[in-house]
Amino acid sequence: MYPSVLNEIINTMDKEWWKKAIVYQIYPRSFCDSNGDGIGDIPGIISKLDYISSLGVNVIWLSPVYASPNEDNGYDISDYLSIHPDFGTMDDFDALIAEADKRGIKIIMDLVINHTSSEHEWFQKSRKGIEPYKDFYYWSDSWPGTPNNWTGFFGGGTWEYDSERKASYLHLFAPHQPDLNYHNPLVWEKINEILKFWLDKGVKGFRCDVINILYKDSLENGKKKMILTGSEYYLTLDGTHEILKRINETLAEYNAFTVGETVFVDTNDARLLTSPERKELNMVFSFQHMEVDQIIVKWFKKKFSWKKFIAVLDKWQRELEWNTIYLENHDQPRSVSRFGSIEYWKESSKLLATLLLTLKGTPFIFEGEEIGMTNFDFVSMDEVEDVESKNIYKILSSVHVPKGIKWKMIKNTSRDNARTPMQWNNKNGAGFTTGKPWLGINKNKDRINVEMEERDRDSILSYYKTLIAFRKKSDDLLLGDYRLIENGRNVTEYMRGGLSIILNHSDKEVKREIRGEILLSTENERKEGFLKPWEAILVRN
Ligand code: TEU
Ligand code: CA
Repeated sequence: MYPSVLNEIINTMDKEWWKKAIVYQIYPRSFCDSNGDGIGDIPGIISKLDYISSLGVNVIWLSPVYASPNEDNGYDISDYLSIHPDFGTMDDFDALIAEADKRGIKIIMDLVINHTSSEHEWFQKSRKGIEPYKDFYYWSDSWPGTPNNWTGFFGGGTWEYDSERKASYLHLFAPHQPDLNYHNPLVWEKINEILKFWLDKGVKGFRCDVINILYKDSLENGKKKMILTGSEYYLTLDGTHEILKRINETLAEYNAFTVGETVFVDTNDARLLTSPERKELNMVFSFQHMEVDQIIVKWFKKKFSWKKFIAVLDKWQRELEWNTIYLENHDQPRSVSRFGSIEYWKESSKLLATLLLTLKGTPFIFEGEEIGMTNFDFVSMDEVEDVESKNIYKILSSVHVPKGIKWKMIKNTSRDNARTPMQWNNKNGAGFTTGKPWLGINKNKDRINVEMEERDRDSILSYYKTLIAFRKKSDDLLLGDYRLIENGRNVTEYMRGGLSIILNHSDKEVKREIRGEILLSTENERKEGFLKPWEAILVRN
């Protein structure tokens, strides 16, 4: 090969370094508390960097750590340029970047720019009509015909009356989360300054919250729908594509990457959003595989079917050249409780790890997933903190849904399932805190925790480490083509390059002759000619 061609390939690989990344998501409130106030913080994260590094991951995505009144745990930002005192100081943040860098770990931040907190200075000035902030939000006195019939992501209406301005403002999420008005060019200028501020600090990219709903085309009444009436006026519109291009221009100077959380996108939307030629986002988080067992705004749980699950994953694998792979985040119930088997907790967690780390794309691991943390074991609404769950419960109560059913719905779908504190050991406080944790700790910390799993070579944690190390060295898993071979009721098989990945996602032992060399199995002792319940294997053909 000519050196110039080789150089070009190396340059592209370097620019696309995020394709080689394995990302670990931290929900800072629930990760590690360094000062006993019951809330996880940045010094806590720093104290666990060696642990994170021992997993073999090389990027951390931090859920929001900015100043916030915490109506939605930081997804309501009141100052984009400061760190919430609960989490520490800007010096702590700088130390985190430096300490992570020493370990070859890059930090990406959560960028929440569809809305701010109502306590943000921009909103406070906007409601008083002070320029240049007057039209930073969607106010009914600037838009004839509003308020409209739109319904929001957390249930209920999307307009809140403000007595100061004597007008209503649009909020697609909680009333304390007013939507920014991207028809006003100044809004983008301010956001651009924020991006640069963090990039200059050494942040290597952003996970962009609900990024495909930024731009609202019109504020007309929408066609009535079961959920999100009005969404035809804001889902993935040209105005949003324009803003994404500008974000991309800013980031290009820093060799940073973006992953957009995009709601209600199909593979066509995602291809546009991530096309290298269009220069918008690098990857997206889509929801279709998360909707196999529940609808996106979580009201009902549907029956889960592996066949449907694999069919959706397969479609995304085939139709996108590169994208994210994830099974969990801070909004979703725990994957083992959802797609796995409680009876085969360890085995099924390992099988899910295999799926996550052998598909094509950049894998995202959510804190605790690597030790098989499960859904919460709360027994009443008093223990729930999540604003979405509380809203849903209120709405269900107003239409007289019986208590047992209401509670079941919350239990199955609440975002707090993912947000209970990280289980570091089996002591009181689970090694997460010496104080009173902000959210209850799962009692299964006695048997599901980092300390025990670190000592056990057969643990879920040990399996994650092995598989991550394997993936990093495997051209097949990094670059290999993807092809589905079998989507059966009990067994799935797909190829990545020259490797076969075979998953028995059932409680049954399945007869299966394997041709080729078995490179890795979730089982210590295999049974010749069979796949054990929830066994997953990697085979070289
Ligand atoms: O989530 C957006 C989003 O789509 C969720 O609200 C989703 O509808 C819900 O969680 C399903 O249960 C992002 C953040 O990830 C979430 O934590 C925030 O609450 C939300 O945006 C508002 O910023
Ligand atoms: Ca703390």
